[in-house]
Amino acid sequence: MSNANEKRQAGEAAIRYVEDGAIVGVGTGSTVAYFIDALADLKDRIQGAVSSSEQSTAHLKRLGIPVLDLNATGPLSLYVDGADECDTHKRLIKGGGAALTREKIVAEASEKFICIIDSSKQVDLLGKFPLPIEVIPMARSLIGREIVKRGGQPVWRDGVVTDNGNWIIDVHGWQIVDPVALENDLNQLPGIVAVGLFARRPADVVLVGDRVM
Ligand code: ABF
Repeated sequence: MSNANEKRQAGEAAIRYVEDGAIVGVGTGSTVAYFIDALADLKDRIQGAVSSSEQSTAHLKRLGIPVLDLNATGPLSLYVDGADECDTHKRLIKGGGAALTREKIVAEASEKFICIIDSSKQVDLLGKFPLPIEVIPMARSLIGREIVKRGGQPVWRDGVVTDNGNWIIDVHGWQIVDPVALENDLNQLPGIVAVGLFARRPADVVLVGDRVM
């Protein structure tokens, strides 16, 4: 089965976790786009969505799904999002779409995180996909040097500005044996806004196509 078919299956399968009256956290990307399309069929049964990106906000609004402010909603019961890599412990690399900071905020605010992927995203060891890190622009070189000290090869995603006005560094060459330790370590560096490792707060359920991992 093609990746696109598996993405569609995963997006549609996640609908079964949406309860009546819910406010749904919505991620970003091509797999989530299938979820948003399916969510539109339920729009009269939910209160609305909290969006993780301008891209998803536009898609939700186009389909008539109310987009709500996380500061007004309080905790969410459900967050649905894709990933760039997923290991056997449901720990993820995210941020290929540059929306990692808002994704991390919505994931943290949500009781249950359903990750929707196609089988090409499954890995034994995280790190083949370059790890995205959102940085404050003035800290780009500083953070680049810190990454080199830790054995990584930082590459500035030139020309990309995040929804928060920041820049992205993609780190190549890391085989991430202890994702929680790396996430905690990087989180200490001033200038890093968010690290695209979702290991401290992994997914709760991973759907690979329509199959629960
Ligand atoms: C976002 O979209 C990510 O954090 C990840 O970068 C990406 C997955 O993209 P796709 O579903 O298009 O493969 O959720």
